[in-house]
Amino acid sequence: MSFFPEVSQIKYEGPDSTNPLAFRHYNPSEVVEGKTMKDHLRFGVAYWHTFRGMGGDPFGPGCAVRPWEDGTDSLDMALKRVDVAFEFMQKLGVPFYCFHDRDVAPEGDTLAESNKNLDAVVKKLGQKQKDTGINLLWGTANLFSNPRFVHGASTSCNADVFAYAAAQVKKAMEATKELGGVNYVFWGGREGYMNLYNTDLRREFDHLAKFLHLAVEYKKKIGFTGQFLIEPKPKEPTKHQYDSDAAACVAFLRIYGLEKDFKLNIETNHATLAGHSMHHELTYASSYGMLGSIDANRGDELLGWDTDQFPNSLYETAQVMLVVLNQGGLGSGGLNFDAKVRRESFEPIDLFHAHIGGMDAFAHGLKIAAAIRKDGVLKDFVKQRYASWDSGIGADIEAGKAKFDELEAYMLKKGEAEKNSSGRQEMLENVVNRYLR
Ligand code: XUL
Ligand code: CO
Repeated sequence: MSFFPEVSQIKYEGPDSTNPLAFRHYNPSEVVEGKTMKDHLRFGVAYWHTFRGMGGDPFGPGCAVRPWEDGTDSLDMALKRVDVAFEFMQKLGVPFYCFHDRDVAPEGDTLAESNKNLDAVVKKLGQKQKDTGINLLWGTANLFSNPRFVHGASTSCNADVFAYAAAQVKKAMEATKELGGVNYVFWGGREGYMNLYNTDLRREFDHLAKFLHLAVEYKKKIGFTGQFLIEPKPKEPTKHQYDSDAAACVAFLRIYGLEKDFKLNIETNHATLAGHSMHHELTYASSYGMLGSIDANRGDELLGWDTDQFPNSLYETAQVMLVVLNQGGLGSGGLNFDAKVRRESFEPIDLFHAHIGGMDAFAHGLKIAAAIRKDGVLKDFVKQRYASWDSGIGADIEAGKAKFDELEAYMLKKGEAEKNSSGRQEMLENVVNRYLR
């Protein structure tokens, strides 16, 4: 039985193709900088948006047409949905998927029942992974939807809620390990505050760190070898999320001695909500060896919330891939489409159009980034721009050989600093535009 009878395997047809159900740039076996596109991009489908999203918004319920849904959150429906998901992912040709525990299996009346439901679905997911060769990029736990998490999970004022969250992460980590997941994500959910009058901020940060230390301990105990990732986001659902941006996360991890056990999963729309570009967040994380994976999507310049749209800007995908290529790849990470179709795009086929567009935007961005790197103009320019640090007084400062006394003596003798040269921003922007085709 087919859930997407109108769609056959999506194929690469080249840049001139006008077939909306074909790739124009994503050619999985095409080699770029010595590696296939499939291995560079490591695309993943987000179970929550693509198989659970029904398009509801604060003004109306979901209106997505999903003929396979029976309107329940039953275990039977969850098992059937696995068939839907794997048919979709296979036809799309993605190597990975990602999920929260509660996306794939229904929450039961008790924790024990929820765990049993998860076991049943994980068994089927494992079988499907074996049949198709599609793997788990990362698993995670939903610690934000159930009303018990109203004040947060590990940062809740209620210690029992911390314990519940720990039990849930323990189980989700076991499920991820069982499915051969190569990463495990911690997105803060409701770890943040709405108002400081009722909040002990320091205590909540301490609890968050305690929780992550316990997770690291358990990871070692069960021999789970996937990479732990923290996903920064500045606001939504809370007014202030503790993992607000890449710099805040790196500082938090270092303060609490967690920096060796975690990397970051950077999401485009979270970067822009934080008032940064995706290019900035990636560059910051990568500079400190902390860029582990990417949630690929985009926001809307005129809207101030997490719209989670599919990526389509070649400027942005080229910048992302420049950072990724510059750091030699994402390792165990990948590009997970944490993105949803618009409420108005309610037919099943829209899920294909959305993912095809996102995959092509990144494949195209990869080719552009590789061409820019081959040209070398950006790298050479930056090298030249900092040349004063490669010898003389600059090299002495970097080597710790020049103190304030020496620097004063140096400048008194020299009289004036060397002339500055132009940053040439417009010229460099023109260079980048040359490759955007
Ligand atoms: C929420 C978000 C999450 C995480 C996983 O904005 O991005 O879906 O990616 O919990
Ligand atoms: Co995300």
